Amino acid sequence: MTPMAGVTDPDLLGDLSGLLTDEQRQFAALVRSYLDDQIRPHLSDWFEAGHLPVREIARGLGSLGVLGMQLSDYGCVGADPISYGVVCTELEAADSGLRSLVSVTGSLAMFALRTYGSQQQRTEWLPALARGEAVGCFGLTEPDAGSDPAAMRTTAHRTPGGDWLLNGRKMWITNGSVADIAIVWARTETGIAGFLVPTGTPGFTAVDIPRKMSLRASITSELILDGVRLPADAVLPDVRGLGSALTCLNEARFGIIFGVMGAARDCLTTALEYAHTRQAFGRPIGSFQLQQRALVEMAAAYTSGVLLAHRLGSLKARQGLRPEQVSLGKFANVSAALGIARQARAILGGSGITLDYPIVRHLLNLESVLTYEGTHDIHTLIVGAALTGERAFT
Ligand code: TGC
Ligand code: FAD
Repeated sequence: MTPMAGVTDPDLLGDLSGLLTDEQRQFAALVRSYLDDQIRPHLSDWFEAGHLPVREIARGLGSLGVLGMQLSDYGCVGADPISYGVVCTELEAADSGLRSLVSVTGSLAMFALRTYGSQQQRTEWLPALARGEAVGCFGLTEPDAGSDPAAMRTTAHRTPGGDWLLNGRKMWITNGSVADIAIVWARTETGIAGFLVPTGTPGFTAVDIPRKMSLRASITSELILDGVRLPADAVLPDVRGLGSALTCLNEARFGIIFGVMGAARDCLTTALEYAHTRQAFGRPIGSFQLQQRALVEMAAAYTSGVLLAHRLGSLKARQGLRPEQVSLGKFANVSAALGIARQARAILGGSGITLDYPIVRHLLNLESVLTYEGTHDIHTLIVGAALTGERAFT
């Protein structure tokens, strides 16, 4: 076999594309081509402006069939977990905000409706969400209850007439101010329940969170629920307490395990290209041992991360994943992607801090990814409890 010499595609080292079936490869190519044509040229401007045309992009992604793509009815394509994973990889190779849009729509809002919603709720909303003609959001976190959602204060009270009255606040909600529906988790007299809240309902307000320095090409909002009156059938009938909300998180966390390897791939590709061309002391910087060590560390972490994602994807397809397996993947791969982004940033020297290259954007985005969908600490505690049998949360 001929040895490699001077590549810029980090997948070549581990022959990672060989892991994919034809169908998985087609999904990746479809999304990559849409992103190259319509999205990638605008990303650094959107990031700088703190803007994302969510509705337009949702329609574009809906036409590709990637919204709720693991669901197999209500207009969804019924793809396997690794196909979903590689789509997340391609999206996050462009920007974590795009993968977030797809995570929140498909893995959180649509998954919650499909798993816990009534027939009427599913029929009314799932096909429109799958086409990207409607946008959803998922409100679990509150200003005083993030890592510990069991401490939520949002309440839902039954009125004598049978309606529900919702009061409270939800914080850091992706897509909040553009969504048509919010899946809102609230405390009732009998435990935590989920509600389908049309965002036009009186008493519902969404206010964007300003001055974010991460995920700037993504909308993040606070939801205010001030006496939101909903009919009796707004409740998701099959929810059984907080565990139902946490089950949705497993789906979105799975997408992140693949997604962050896309951001890592883009950083590594950019650093490799730069190392080939940038000269210092009369030589390409890629010819220096120290830069080679950094590139090798990045390539090793990237290859391991992709292999872990695929292992978890195969398990999910065959037998389903246990929550601690999902946590292991998020713990390992987000951390690996952040490390790769930091090393890539350094390889570009001063150029690494500008939006002329994608690296600093990925680096800043990954700081949010480390925190949302369960912080790095929370996933440490989940895996720690699985390994030792001892819970160290309190
Ligand atoms: P705990 O007593 O451990 O569990 C309560 C019930 O839930 C069950 N459970 C799970 N079920 C399915 N999947 C999981 N991952 C589960 N984790 C727990 C558990 O078995 C129990 O069931 P039952 O029948 O015995 O009642 O609950 P706890 O209150 O001690 O909390 C545990 C903890 C800290 C691990 C959990 O609350 C947690 O994961 N906290 C992190 C919160 C989080 O991740 N929030 C994310 C919000 S959404 C978001 O960030 C979207 S970002 C946008 C994007 O994705 O792009
Ligand atoms: P806290 O829970 O206050 O944690 C603060 C620090 O304390 C962290 O370092 C944490 O790890 C640590 N900590 C907490 N508990 C422990 C413990 N037991 N042991 C050790 N350390 C601990 N939420 C949604 O519901 N829907 C969304 O769409 C959504 N989108 C988001 C988008 C963005 C850009 C961001 C940044 C967040 C989003 N979130 C969303 C919220 C996200 O899930 C929370 O930020 C996250 O769960 C952490 O909660 P917190 O910010 O309140 O931090």
